[in-house]
Amino acid sequence: MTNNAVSLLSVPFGLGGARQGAELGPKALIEAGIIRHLTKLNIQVINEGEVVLPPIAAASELSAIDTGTKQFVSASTNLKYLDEIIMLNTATAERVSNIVQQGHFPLILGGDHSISIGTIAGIRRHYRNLGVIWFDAHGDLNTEATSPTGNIHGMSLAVNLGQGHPLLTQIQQSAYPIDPSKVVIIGARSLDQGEREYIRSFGVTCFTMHDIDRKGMMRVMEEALAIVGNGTDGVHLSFDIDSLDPHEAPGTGTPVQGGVNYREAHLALELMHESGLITSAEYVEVNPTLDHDKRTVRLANGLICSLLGQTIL
Ligand code: 4U7
Ligand code: MN
Ligand code: MN
Ligand code: MN
Repeated sequence: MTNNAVSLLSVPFGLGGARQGAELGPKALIEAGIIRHLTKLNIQVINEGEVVLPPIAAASELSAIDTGTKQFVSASTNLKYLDEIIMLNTATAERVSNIVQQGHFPLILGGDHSISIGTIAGIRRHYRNLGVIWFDAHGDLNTEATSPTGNIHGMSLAVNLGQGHPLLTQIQQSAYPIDPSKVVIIGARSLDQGEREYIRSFGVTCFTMHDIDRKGMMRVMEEALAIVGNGTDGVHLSFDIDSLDPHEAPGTGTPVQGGVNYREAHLALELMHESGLITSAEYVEVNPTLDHDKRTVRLANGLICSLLGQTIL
């Protein structure tokens, strides 16, 4: 990490997800003290503020109701909020790219997982061979052809690998491509049929919960870090809080039972810190409206601290 400075960028956006509330994530994480906690670790935190949707995009749903027609490109697809997601991610890519340009570590707070289309688009402008760790209960490898829901947060890894609607993959243009063999999914336990086929045919590595049960998190992380560290010039961590078990992280829109436990998650992030490989990170899918005792928000803050060097002793 260059000069120990972390640029904190909030992306309060929830239209890519299955339900409302993920847009409240960044504010909840900040109110729970993430900046203070990182400062205590001797990290210089620069609060970059929020990426917000241009007003014209926010109006498009309303105008569709007014006139009975969608005025934007998504009129012709089953992708939900395509116009808004294109605009939001185009703006996000620009902001993230500027942060990398300045030599700071980009730490992005989501928002639902669709925001990674923009974050990774921005990061990829600066790394020829980017590795990606995708911590998630899901694969996020659907396209409009395979998605059972039309929710774009379930398609963002596919878009980042160049698959999906051309208006989404186009956001990645003028950036270096990602090699699927340098992408590792960890924690998967809910994959759709199209996603399984994609993983097999494109050579993405997927450590499922079955693998974590068998090998333990320690070995899974050693293998994962060996893959993303081999021949890459940077590694992005995309951390979906639903990778954790719903007992630990109830505050998320698409919970799946049988997930990673509290210590396994911390261990994974502590090992990522020790590796020195991670050059950017985002934490997504925290939904404060479903997080009645603030357990998920506190957990997410702790997991950010572990990635950035907090140790028990
Ligand atoms: B998340 C799902 F069908 N696969 O595509 C879909 F199960 O960012 C869920 O990982 C996607 O939380 C979850 O809608 C997206 C569904
Ligand atoms: Mn996800
Ligand atoms: Mn998920
Ligand atoms: Mn989710």
